[in-house]
Amino acid sequence: MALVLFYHPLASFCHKVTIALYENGTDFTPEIIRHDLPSDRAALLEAWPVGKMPVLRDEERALTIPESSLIIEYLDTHYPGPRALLPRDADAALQARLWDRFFDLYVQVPMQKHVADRLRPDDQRDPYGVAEATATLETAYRMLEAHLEGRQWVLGDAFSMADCAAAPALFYAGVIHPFPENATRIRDYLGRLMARPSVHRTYEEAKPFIQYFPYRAQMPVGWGGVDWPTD
Ligand SMILES: N[C@@H](CCC(=O)N[C@@H](CS)C(=O)NCC(=O)O)C(=O)O
Repeated sequence: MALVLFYHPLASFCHKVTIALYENGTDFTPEIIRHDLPSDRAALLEAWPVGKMPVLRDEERALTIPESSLIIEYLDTHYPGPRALLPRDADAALQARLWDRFFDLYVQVPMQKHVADRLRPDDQRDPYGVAEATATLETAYRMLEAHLEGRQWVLGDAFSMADCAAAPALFYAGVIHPFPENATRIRDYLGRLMARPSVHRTYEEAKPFIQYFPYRAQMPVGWGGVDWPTD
């Protein structure tokens, strides 16, 4: 297989890429990386010394591609499928990149701040940083709720890279810092995302690992339309 994906089925940034791969039925070899296994960690660091997943290895072109958004753009260019995740129109592509950045930087990153803080020892918590992250999430929710008016997907009618980024960001953030009561468009949008086969499959594959999500106890039953195992 030409494409190898270093990833973990529970990792939100990896979900962006599996959703993109499944959308287009792209063949790849999944290589699960466990950060707690020194040999896995060493393999990841060798591929991408930053040590973050996902990382794509294209054996045919002898190339390593890190960063979820770049991987999706790379797949769109070199392994295109029926669905163009980057619109061919330059202005629409800019919008896809903008909203992809929005979900990564202003939803996923503050969501990860909450998760990381929960995993820290009690005496090393960062309440100030967590409060900042919460404020960022609240701004993002307000912006998104307004943006979704009259739109099925982030760009309107066409599913794009921005929606690949939205799914994991909203899936996890919605548990950690629930959407406001009146954010009906965000809830409906998350419902539409989770109902897509590419997204549903991604979360079916996360099932065996969900007990490691530090906010598992706060997850509403059936969150995202998935029948989660009980611990
Ligand atoms: N900007 C990166 C972020 C990747 C990222 O934060 N990945 C997480 C998993 S969701 C990770 O590998 N964390 C491990 C660590 O920070 O040590 C991307 O878009 O791929």
